[in-house]
Amino acid sequence: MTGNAALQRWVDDCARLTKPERIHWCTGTPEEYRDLIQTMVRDGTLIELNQQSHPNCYLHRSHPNDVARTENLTFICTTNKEDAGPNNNWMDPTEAKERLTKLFDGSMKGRTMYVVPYLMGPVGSQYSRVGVEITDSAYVAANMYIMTRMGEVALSQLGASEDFVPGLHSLGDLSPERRFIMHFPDERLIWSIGSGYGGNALLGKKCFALRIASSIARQEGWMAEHMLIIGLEDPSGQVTYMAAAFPSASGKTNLAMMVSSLSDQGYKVWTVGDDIAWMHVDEEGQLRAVNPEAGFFGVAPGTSYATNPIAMDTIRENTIFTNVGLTPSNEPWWEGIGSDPPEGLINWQGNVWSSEGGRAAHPNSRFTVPARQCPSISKQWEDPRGVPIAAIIWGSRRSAVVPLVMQAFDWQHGVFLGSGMGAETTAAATGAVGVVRRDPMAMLPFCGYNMADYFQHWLNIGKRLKKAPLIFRVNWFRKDKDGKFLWPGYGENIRVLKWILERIRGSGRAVETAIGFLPSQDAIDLNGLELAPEALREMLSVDKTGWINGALAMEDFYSQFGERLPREIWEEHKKLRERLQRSSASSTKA
Ligand code: OXD
Ligand code: MN
Repeated sequence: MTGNAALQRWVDDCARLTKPERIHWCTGTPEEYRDLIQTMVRDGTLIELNQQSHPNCYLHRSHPNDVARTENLTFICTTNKEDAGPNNNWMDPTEAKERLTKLFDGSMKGRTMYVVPYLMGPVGSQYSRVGVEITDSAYVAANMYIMTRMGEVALSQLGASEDFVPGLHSLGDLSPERRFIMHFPDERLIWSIGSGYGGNALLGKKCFALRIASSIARQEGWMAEHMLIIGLEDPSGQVTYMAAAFPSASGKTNLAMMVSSLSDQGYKVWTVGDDIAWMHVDEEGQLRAVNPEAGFFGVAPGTSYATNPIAMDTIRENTIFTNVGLTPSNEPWWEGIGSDPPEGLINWQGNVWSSEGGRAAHPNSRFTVPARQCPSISKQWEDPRGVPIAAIIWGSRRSAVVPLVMQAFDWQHGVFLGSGMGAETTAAATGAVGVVRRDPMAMLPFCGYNMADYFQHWLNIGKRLKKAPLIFRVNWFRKDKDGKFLWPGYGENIRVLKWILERIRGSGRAVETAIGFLPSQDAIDLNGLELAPEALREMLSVDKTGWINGALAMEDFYSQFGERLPREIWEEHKKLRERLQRSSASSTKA
């Protein structure tokens, strides 16, 4: 029960439709979280892990068909199809409501309906927003407790206001035939049924903080982005903040928690967020970012003391693991954890694992953990004003063509670079892995409206900035002809961040090329790193044929948006082609 009439009305309506056995209003206390966990341990939804080595840690095994985001079942239901754009699946809102009303009808019979009020953003921040999720999954409610500021804190921010984003979620029967993740941006409403997977079911994350928030942000003049936020501390102790967009499962959590290999020189990375940034232009024309989340929902495989020691220390307690393997001593295990699979290992589906039997952990297995217990969490991570952003970084997996790092000529060129970004697909969404697709600003699955308008929004924001952040493109994933990574990545990425910092300060050495400013061969600090000079040369050269082909792929992508695509994007595309032609002509002559 709540004193907020609009909220009470909506909860009553949902209960009438879904017919739960009981209703539980989440208050967000640690006792309530413990009760949720105990209920799930009793009914088998969770397995208690070794409480000596992993206090308060649990394992959840999901339905095997429900392990990743399902982009083909995710819809933006605007009145006009064009407002959703070619980047989204679209369904008429009336039809979507009719279809889902049938599925929600009685879907919570015999179940508890949890009402989860939550706050996205720091307490007391003018940038924070309230959402309320109704769900019949205790696993979802417990994950929301970790990932958001849940319960009373949200209700007290809401007061009597009607300004909250309602999200109705039910596991339904978990059948992909009856699975839909529906967004109604015009009403700021979410309906999701048939999946318990994070990105489909924790409605504060992708559904609200990205798809619905991106649409609100466009109307209100701010930005909701698929970006990590870090603070880079230099030897004098000064911290410079950067926001970086990478597609799902492409190393955002690793970058956000990086242990710098230049720590002896005094360079250190502080974590503000690992997945989502809400960014506003302040009264002084400065871009400021808050992390709307309170936890990390990170990919487990590949996480180890060698690749991400901070994450490993973060997930030692109070963590829910989903779809990882289980050792005979009840500890979590996954491929790339840094130890051999032990005898008697159980795989993510609960069967004894054998080396012929595939992976022990699902490639998209996850950990959910409170951000506050991360050893590298920034002192500013809950600053209600957000942190000032000095650089924006685009990154994705590209085994060829894209250099280790490059800088855009200016804001408009940087927006163009982000808009045409190609990325190899990963296991975070169902479908083929490793296929290059255009994933503008790493927002293709998350932009809640027509991306042509999104690019225009980025261009408009640039006009309001007094000192626009510099924009960069990075690629840690270049491979040589034998398929080996050319760059060591992880903690060595600090060397690239150091060059970015130098560029912000006007000191980093660079050469102007057809595609942007590239570091000159001696500009990246390689002290203490063994790297073949040819490898660096390859990663810092312009692959003209690759870029010409890339420009062609961009043309196909942009053409889908017709007249709606901002002319500035075509202008930058033309300029890129001309620069590439000029440089091919001069290199042919030479
Ligand atoms: C995520 C994703 O879970 O991008 O963050 O899929
Ligand atoms: Mn993400």
